[in-house]
Parts: sequence; structure tokens; C-alpha cells
Amino acid sequence: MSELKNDRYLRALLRQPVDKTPVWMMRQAGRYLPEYRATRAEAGDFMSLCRNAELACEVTLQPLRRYPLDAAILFSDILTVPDAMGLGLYFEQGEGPRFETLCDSKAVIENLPIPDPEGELQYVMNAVRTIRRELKGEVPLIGFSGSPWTLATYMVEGGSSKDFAKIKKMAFAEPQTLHLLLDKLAESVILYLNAQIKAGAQAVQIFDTWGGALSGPAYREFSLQYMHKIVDGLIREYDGRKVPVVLFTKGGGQWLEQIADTGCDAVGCDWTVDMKAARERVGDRVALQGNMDPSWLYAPADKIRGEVSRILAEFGHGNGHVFNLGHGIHQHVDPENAGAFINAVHELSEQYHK
Ligand code: 1CP
Repeated sequence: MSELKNDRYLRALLRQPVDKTPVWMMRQAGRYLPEYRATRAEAGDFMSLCRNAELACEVTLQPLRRYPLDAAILFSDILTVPDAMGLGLYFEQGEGPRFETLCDSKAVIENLPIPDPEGELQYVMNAVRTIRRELKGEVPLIGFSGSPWTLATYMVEGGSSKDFAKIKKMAFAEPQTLHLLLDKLAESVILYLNAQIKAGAQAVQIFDTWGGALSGPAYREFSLQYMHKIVDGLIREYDGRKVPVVLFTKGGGQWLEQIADTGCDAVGCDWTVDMKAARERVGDRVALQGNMDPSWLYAPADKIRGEVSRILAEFGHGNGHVFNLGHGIHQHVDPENAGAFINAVHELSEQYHK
């Protein structure tokens, strides 16, 4: 087993005792940091940054040089998987991700390949290996993937969407076609995450950013079922250590019990979730991660501290809390405020672990 100097994050995910509540931020490497913007300019475009292991490692480590974070997250994107299926991912200036080929018919979906993680996606595994080497055991490295449903929204819609009109039409008019796509994605994600674990990821998180756009029954049928399948297919112990799995469904607060029932180790909560009630609902089945509204980072430091204090008290004493934002950090946040947030979590949480 490789040595780890700070294992608070892994311990909290497994509901083991810690001295302070561990904290990291979704999208902690990103545009709010001037050093990120400089490295991205050096790389050219976003995908070139992802494909360059040294530069992807550099931006992964940038937030860790500024703040005493308890985990690093691989710098990559969830859309690497559909890109590796041959769909041609590109980024339109100011308009987010786009695909050259739309997955809007059975014929296209039937022909989609399952990407080889050490083939088309080897650049991601190279980034994982490089980051693990450069972290030198300081903190654990998080690997990640999108959920099949969330990936499918981008593939069927051809990019970001507000109403998910095309994929919902497919879900209700032609469900077998969507299930075929979701099955292929679940299989691809299992291979992809297991390869990240073998390359050095010490925990994995599945981002189901758009699960909350569905009704309860549709969520179970089109999203949760496939995340459950992934949880069942993942390597859960590697290099002598448990590899925790975190499921995050944005807007999934109503379904925490069902998410916990997949057998994952932790459930990510957005800011609409009451952490005290959430804890009572999931019992000792899983740890919880979350859940400050990222917009609080626009407030002055004392207000941020107040909100951190409120959330810590809401979760209360005991094990099984990883502090995080309820979604990704916004690009216009002042990096000083992110620092105030992280320090507040460490300083104010000690009393809950005595
Ligand atoms: O211009 C730029 O520099 C690109 C902005 C950017 C960044 C910094 C994109 C494009 N992706 C990323 C990195 C990224 N994406 C990480 C890095 C690790 C970290 O520091 O956290 C992670 C974990 C993601 C995951 C991701 N990509 C998600 C799930 C998490 C979430 O925020 O909900 C989603 C939905 C995406 C799609 C995506 N990629 C990029 C953008 C702008 C988007 C969102 C588009 C949309 O809103 O639909």
C-alpha cells in the first residue's frame, strides 16, 4: 500500500474518525484561478490541455498550492468518453461543448464503439499516472466520470441543453433506443473508471449533473439503474486500500435513500439538501458530501464562515462528512474567498470530531 500523508478525505468517505472535516471543491481547478487561465492559454484550447499529461497535472496541482485541500481531482472532463466514441467534441467560444455527430437515431447508437481506456483514452490514464507521481502522497487523487444519463444528454442534444427536449422525446417515444445508448455508456464508464483506479485514482466520483431534470420513476429507469450497474462493476479495493465511490446527482435530494441503496460509499448533496435530515434518511449506509451553495463564495469572508458554521452544525457530531460546494465553483469568484471557505471548514469543524 502506498503511503498517504493526509487520508482525511478517504477516511470520511468510509465513515471513519478524522481530526477535522475534509474539504475539496467541485471544479477546484478552473477559470477562477489566474494561473489556470495562463496554463490554458499556453495549451491553446481546453481539449489540448486535457490531452497534455504534464499540463493537466500542473492545473490539477494549482489549487493545492494555494489552499490546504484534502483531495486533488483529476483535471479532465466528463465528455472525454463520448469524444472517444468518435462523436467529435469541440468547444464553441462562450457556448460550451458541442458534438459534430448527434446520437439521435438507433443506427448511430448501434454503431457506437466502447472506448478502450488505454487506447483512445490513454491520455487520461497518463494524466492520472503523472498526477499521482507528482502528488507524492500528499493527498488522495479523485478520478471521475459522468453518469450514463448525463453523458447521454450531451450526446443526444449535441451539447448543453436547458429543457432536454430531444433526449426526453427519445426516453418516452423510443425508450429501447435510449436504453441501448445508456447500456453502452455504463459499460464504457465501468472500463474507464476501473482503468483510472489502476492508473492511480484513490476514489471515484460519478457526476450526474442532469439527473434532477427527471421525474422519480424516470430517474430510476434512465439514470439510477445505470449508476447502480456501474457501482456493481467497479474495483472496490486496490493496492491494499478501499476505493470509495461517490454518486452525485444534482437535484437528487429527494432520492438520497435510493442512491444510498446502490451500494456506493457516499452521496453528494447539492445546497437544497438539509444535511441533518439527509443524515437521518441514509443512516449509517453512506457518507455525505456537500453542500454549500457555490454562490456564497461571492460573500465577504465572515459571511462565508457563517454559512460553513451553519452547515457543520446541521450535519452535527460524528463521522461521514466530506465538506464541498453543492456544485462547481463559479469562474468569477475571488480566489481569496475560496481560501476563506477552506480555512473555515478546517477551523470550525474540529469541535465536531472530539
Ligand atoms: O474554458 C475552459 O477552460 C473550459 C471549462 C471547463 C473546465 C475547467 C470544462 C468544459 N471542463 C472543465 C474541467 C472539468 N469538468 C473538471 C475538472 C476537475 C475539477 O477541478 O473539478 C470536472 C470534474 C468536470 C466535469 C464536468 N464537465 C461536468 C460534471 C460536473 C458539473 O460541473 O456538473 C459537466 C456537466 C461537464 C461538461 C462541461 N465541460 C466544460 C463545460 C463548460 C461543461 C458544462 C457545460 C454545461 O453547463 O452544460
